[in-house]
Amino acid sequence: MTKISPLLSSQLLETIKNSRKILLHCHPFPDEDSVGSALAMYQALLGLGKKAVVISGDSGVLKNLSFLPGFKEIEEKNFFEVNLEEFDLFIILDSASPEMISQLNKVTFPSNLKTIVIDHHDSNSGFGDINLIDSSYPATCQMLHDLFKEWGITITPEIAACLLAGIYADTGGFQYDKTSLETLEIACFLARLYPDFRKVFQATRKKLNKEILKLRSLAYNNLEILFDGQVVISEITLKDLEKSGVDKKIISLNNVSDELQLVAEWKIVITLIEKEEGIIKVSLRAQEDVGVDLSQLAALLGGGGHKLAAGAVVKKSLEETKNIILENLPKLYPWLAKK
Ligand SMILES: [Mn+2]
Repeated sequence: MTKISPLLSSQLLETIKNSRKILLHCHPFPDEDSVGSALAMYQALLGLGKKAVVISGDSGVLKNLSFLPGFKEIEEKNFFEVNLEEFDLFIILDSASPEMISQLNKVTFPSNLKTIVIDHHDSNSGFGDINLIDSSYPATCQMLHDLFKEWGITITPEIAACLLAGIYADTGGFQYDKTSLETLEIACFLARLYPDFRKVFQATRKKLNKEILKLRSLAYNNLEILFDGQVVISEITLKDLEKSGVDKKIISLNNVSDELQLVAEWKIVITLIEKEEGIIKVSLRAQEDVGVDLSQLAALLGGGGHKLAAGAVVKKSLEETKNIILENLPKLYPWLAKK
């Protein structure tokens, strides 16, 4: 027994069995849960005798995952470079909204293309023809494990490696709030199938390089501590970025907020990066014991995410974006103003 409804699970399997060719994608700034779930589903689909294609999406793929089975099959294309007429089903994984398919243009689906959404983000409104959304899961990869079990298909060592990468990364190495005993049991089951599991864990941690260090040093240099030391905002202006010569591609791998979150006094951590003039990447993190839902703040900014980790890409100036955040923080989280 899994948490997935057997009825919905068989409806999904039927839809897949009746399809001719299936599209899968990685979301912009893909993480291990995005790439891992896409590759696990890809291999499961091939196992079912289906034709499937995985595209890299807007930002290209994470090189640290290049050892994952199926990685070399990922086609370096964004959503708008795909001939959608070739496909009759699009399985959209780990994506809370159509903006997580592409941010290059407005995403719409032609009538010939059926869509299935499988996701664990709180803010997902269910924009597919069939939706499997459950925010109690810490990772889409853990949902896929349960789904594959419901389908009664064999989880191969290759599928196990991909699922393990997503589960390990999205739980922050089994420490974030939705990590359960079930998560550990599933991870153990997958690790038995893929004995080189430590390599998966190490790979998800090996994201640092000198460009990321340069980016972090910019963020550390521009910290502002607000609301009696409970909120910290770090900003990186386009000017700073250009002056330091940081390779802008690295911004997608930015985890400055994750680092700053390790300071115990800081309850909410916000990082603003001016990627381009008028395009701000916002990343939000909260300490677990604070009891906030950052996906509300992210939604106000046109983004999404989870209670403790959320983000958005805002088409406004750095100052305007920051002002919206500062105005709404005490409205959404009144305890900030009280202290
Ligand atoms: Mn995820």
